[in-house]
Amino acid sequence: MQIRKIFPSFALAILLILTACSTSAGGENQNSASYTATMQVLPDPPLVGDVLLYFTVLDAKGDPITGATVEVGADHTDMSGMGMHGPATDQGKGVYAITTNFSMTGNWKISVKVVKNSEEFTKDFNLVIR
Ligand SMILES: [Cu+2]
Repeated sequence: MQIRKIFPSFALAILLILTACSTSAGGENQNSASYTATMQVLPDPPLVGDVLLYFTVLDAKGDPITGATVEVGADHTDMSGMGMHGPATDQGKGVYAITTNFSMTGNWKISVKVVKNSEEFTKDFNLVIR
């Protein structure tokens, strides 16, 4: 399995699956934390079907943010009202992962919300599913 080669910890981690067709949470980005988040996907480029999304969250000094609550939303921006939402699980070293089943090709907006203590950080990513 490609996933195990790249990220052995994922074989042991509990990966929750985004639940389909819930309404997406609205709201603009309100960042009280000076975090950065990057997103990577497996497979890359992402295809219709199961896609592993993983996020690396760092603080302003570049140190990993561990133990945070990370919520992920996925909205099919080509359609109205098609979205998914669920929690990403902590993989350690500032990495949070979730498996998402993309049922349709096109443009998706991935929204990640990181909450730790009283700090909150949100970021959106564009993802094209082929
Ligand atoms: Cu759709």
